[in-house]
Amino acid sequence: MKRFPAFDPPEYVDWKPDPALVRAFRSTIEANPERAAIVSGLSRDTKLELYRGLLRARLHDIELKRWVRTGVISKAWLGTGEEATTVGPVQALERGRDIVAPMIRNAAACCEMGMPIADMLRAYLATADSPSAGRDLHVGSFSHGVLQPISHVGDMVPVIAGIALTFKMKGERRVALTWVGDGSTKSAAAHEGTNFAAVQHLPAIFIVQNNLVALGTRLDQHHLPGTFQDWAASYGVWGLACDGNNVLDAWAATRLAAARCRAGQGPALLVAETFRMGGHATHDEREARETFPANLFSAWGKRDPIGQYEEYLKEAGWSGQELEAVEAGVTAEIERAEQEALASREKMPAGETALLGVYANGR
Ligand SMILES: Cc1ncc(C[n+]2csc(CCOP(=O)(O)OP(=O)(O)O)c2C)c(N)n1
Ligand SMILES: [Mg+2]
Repeated sequence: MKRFPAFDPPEYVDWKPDPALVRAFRSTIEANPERAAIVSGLSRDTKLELYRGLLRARLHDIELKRWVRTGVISKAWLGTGEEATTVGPVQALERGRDIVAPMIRNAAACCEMGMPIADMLRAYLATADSPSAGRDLHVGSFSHGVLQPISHVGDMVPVIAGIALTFKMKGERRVALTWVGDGSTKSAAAHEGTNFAAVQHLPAIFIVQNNLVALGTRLDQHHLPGTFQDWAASYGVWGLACDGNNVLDAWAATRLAAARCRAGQGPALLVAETFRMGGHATHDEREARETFPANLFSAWGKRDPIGQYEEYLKEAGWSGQELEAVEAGVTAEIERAEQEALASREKMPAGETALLGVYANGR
C-alpha cells in the first residue's frame, strides 16, 4: 500500500519484503493442518475482504493522525501494526449474529461489523450525531453487534461472559468475543469473567492481545512467566496461540474457536502475539520508542501485517494493479467518511444533553 512518511512508523516508510519472513507467513498457516485446511477453503473474495479490512483499519488511523497533526483533535488511540489481530477474528465471526466488544486498540472491529467509518470519526469530534451523541469517544452500536466499551480495562470480559451466558440460556448458537490486552489480563474483572465463562462453559472467545506493552509498562515488568503459553490451561479453557500479525492465522484460529463455542464446547482463549508500533496514543510516541530497544521496532516493523499479506496475495496470483484498485476504493471510502464527519461539526450537542439517556425515564 501507499506509505505515508509523515504518519507511518519509520520502519514502514521504506518497507521491503524480507523473503524469510514472507516464507514464514505462509508456513505459519501450512504448519498447522487444521488451520491450513480451513484457510485453503477461503474464497478469493474473502481473502480480498480481509485485505480491504486491513487497509480500512490503517487508513482510518492515518486519518486520525492527520487530524491530530493539523489540530482538528488533540489525541488519538491507534492500532497501527496490530490490525490483523482485530480484522481476522471479526471476519471469522458470523456478522449480524455474533457480538464483539472491541477495546481501544480494536477500533477496526466496529468498521468490520458494519458501522459507518464516518461514525467512528464523529465519535472523536463529539458531534451530536456521533454514536454516543457526543458523550464518549468509545464507540459501539447495538444494532451492529458492537458493545461500546467502558474505559476500565478488563471490564468487558465479564460483560462478554454475561452475553455469552444469555446465548447459552436461550440455546442460541451465537458467539461473544472480546480482546484483552496483555496488561488488562492483570485486572480482577478479566480474571473473574474468564473464570466464570470457563466454569459455565459459555460460548465466549477471549483474545489476549499481547502487544508486549501496557501504556508505558513493558511485558517483562508486569508478567513474570514471559509468555501467555499457560494462560488458557490455568483456567481449564481450550486455547490456541496465533500470529497476531498474520491475518489468515488470526482468522483461522478464531474460526476454530467459534465452531467449538457454537457446538457447546465452552469458551476459547486465543493468544495473539503482536507489537504496538506507536505509542499508547499519539501523545507518547517518542516515549514508546524509549521504552524498547530500537531493534524490537525494526524486527516487528518487518512483519507489518499489511505488507506481509500483500506479498502472500501476490504469490497467490493477484497483480499489484488489482491490489492498488482495492486500495483506491478504500481510500475513497475514508475520504468520503472524513468529509461527512467534518460536516457534522455543525451539529455539536447542547451541554444539557449530557444528562440524557443516562438514567431510566430520561432522568
Ligand atoms: C482498570 C484500569 N486501569 C488503568 C487504566 C488506564 N489504562 C488505559 S489503557 C492501559 C494499558 C492497557 O494495556 P493493555 O491491556 O496491554 O492494552 P494495550 O493498550 O497495550 O492495547 C491503562 C493502564 C484503565 N483504563 N482501566
Ligand atoms: Mg498491551
